[in-house]
Amino acid sequence: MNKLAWSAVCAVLALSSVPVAAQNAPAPATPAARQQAPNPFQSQPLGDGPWEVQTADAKLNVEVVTKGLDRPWGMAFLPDGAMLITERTGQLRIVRDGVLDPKPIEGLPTMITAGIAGLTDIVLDPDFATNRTIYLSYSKSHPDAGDSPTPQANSALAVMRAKWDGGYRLTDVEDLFVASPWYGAPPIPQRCCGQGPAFGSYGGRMAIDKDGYLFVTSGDRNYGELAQQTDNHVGKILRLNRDGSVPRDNPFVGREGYAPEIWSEGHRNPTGLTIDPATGTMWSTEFGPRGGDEVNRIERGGHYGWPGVTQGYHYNAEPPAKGTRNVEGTIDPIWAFGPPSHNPGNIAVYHGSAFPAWEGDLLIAMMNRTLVRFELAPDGHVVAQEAVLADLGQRLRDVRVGPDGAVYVLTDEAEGALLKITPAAAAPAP
Ligand SMILES: [Ca+2]
Repeated sequence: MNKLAWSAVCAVLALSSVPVAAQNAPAPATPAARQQAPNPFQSQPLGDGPWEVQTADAKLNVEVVTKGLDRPWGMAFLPDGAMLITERTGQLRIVRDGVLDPKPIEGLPTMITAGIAGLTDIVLDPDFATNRTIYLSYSKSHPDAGDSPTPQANSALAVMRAKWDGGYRLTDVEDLFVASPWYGAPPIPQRCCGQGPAFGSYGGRMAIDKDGYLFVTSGDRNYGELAQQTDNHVGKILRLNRDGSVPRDNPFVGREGYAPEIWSEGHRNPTGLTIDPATGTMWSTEFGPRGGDEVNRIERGGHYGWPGVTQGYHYNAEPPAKGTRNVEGTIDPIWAFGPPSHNPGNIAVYHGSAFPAWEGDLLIAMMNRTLVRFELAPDGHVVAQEAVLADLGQRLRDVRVGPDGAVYVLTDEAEGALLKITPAAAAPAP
């Protein structure tokens, strides 16, 4: 990594490392570790738990399902109750009956795993039970970079499809989609506003809607000028058929100067994506620059502003060129965090019997080491929020609602873990 790029990473992470005050009082973690200022690269060790955490509307039991994950990023629930978990560093892992299989699944393609690049999300085909098909997003290195690509190689967001029979090897591995253009190899063009290194901001979250379309978020690669252009895939949310082809009813199909995969545009680094199974509403979280981390309700063909419109300031302290909100032709987030940056990971909509008070609420895993819950008014306005789990001191990357109504969270740590949140047992009667 060159010195400039490294300092940009450090600056971003330093700005993002300040935890918000816990609005509730979870059980304390190791006292000695809590006294140190948080290191943006290394959180305090996670205790063994379980922990009881009192929140505004529910008392939580937080337990460690497994440790031993290396920067886990995405998870999928299998029909038989097992789970598949991606590790950003390039492994696909199996958790069965709450036990992490020590042996990863082989057969993944070459990828870049520097910075925040690597193996990102996983989704199952809607017919997985019969066709065993999975989709994985990753940071693909250009074929010219060979089998051991450096972080400075040209790279792109990609989505691969594979079959997994339950064993230790993927078969029928193929790229369904590779974002255009390749980017990253020096010389890096002059860019405005103090943008970050080229091996960052890939996006990579995926979701499949009830009609079977595959959505994938694509980050701006820290090159906002590319996100402004409509003839590429950078800084967009994309909609694909599950064979990688373009749905004919995508909003910009046939429009001159537009990549036909685009569903929405003007995104920076959308690392959260979910579709409310009850309403079909699509939600996305997005890293802003200094402040301006967003929660967006994604509309077909919508423009979400980046880089001209943001409620954050650029890394060199320049204001956004077109304004902070209410700019014609762009859609404002329903919520913008910071400064300081909160760095949102994935987002989920809670539906389930475990936490009836959370029905319909948004849950967001945050790299500022909290789990945020939003209550929404019927019109989508945020009417209440709380940040919990702060005292665990872990960067939170992914949050999902399991088939059992429990909430599952991945910690984005080199000593990463899968956490499970269920209602705390009621106190025994006196
Ligand atoms: Ca925006």
